[in-house]
Amino acid sequence: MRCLRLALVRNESYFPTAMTDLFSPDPQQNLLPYDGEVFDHGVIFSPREADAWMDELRHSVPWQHDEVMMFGKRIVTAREVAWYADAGISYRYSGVVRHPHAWSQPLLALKAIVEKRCAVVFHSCLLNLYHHGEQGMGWHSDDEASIVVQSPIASLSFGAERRFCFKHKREARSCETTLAHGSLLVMQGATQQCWLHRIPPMKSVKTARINLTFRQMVLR
Ligand SMILES: O=C(O)CCC(=O)C(=O)O
Ligand SMILES: [Mn+2]
Repeated sequence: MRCLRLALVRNESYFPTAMTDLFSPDPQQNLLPYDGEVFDHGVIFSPREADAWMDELRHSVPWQHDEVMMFGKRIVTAREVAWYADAGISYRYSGVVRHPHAWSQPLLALKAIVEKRCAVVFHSCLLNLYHHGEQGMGWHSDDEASIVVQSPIASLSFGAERRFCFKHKREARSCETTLAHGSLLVMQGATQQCWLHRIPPMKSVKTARINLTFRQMVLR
């Protein structure tokens, strides 16, 4: 069933045109007031394509619980993660060196779609699986030394719609958007240096969500 659904996706265009109804977001419009750029490309997959990707990723990715440092203690996260990258790339955060999976065919296909939209080449992708709305991700910025400073980070979402919140690191400014099934959002410029972001818990959400963030890594 899964293969059939992905085959349907493969027979369709990998580069669907953005939805053009009156309510689709303008990918040229910056969601942040200053100190960075966040561009919402809106939903870039048809509902059928997005459903097939959700199903494919849920079943084919080797999901594992993550370990992070919180208040000086090592904790295992409820959400699950997977990390893919070009050969030779490793990544250190929360005091742990992560070794990536080699790109799979589905991940390479999604990478190509996102690269075409953003006109950049990405070297790695971090995937997060939130099983339901009580799982989220706390305030953080993706400003590790291994990520190219100010480079675009492309965030693709499938499954349950969730809030995505920003708060400025020094000023009392915040803003938020929602990340829908099959949507693409791009953060770039000073965003990671100046703003924190998070996925807040939403108890009312009972279904799963998968997020992929494609990143440009410093190549040593
Ligand atoms: O799930 C999301 O949309 C955000 C994920 C995120 O911020 C991250 O992986 O660094
Ligand atoms: Mn992040």
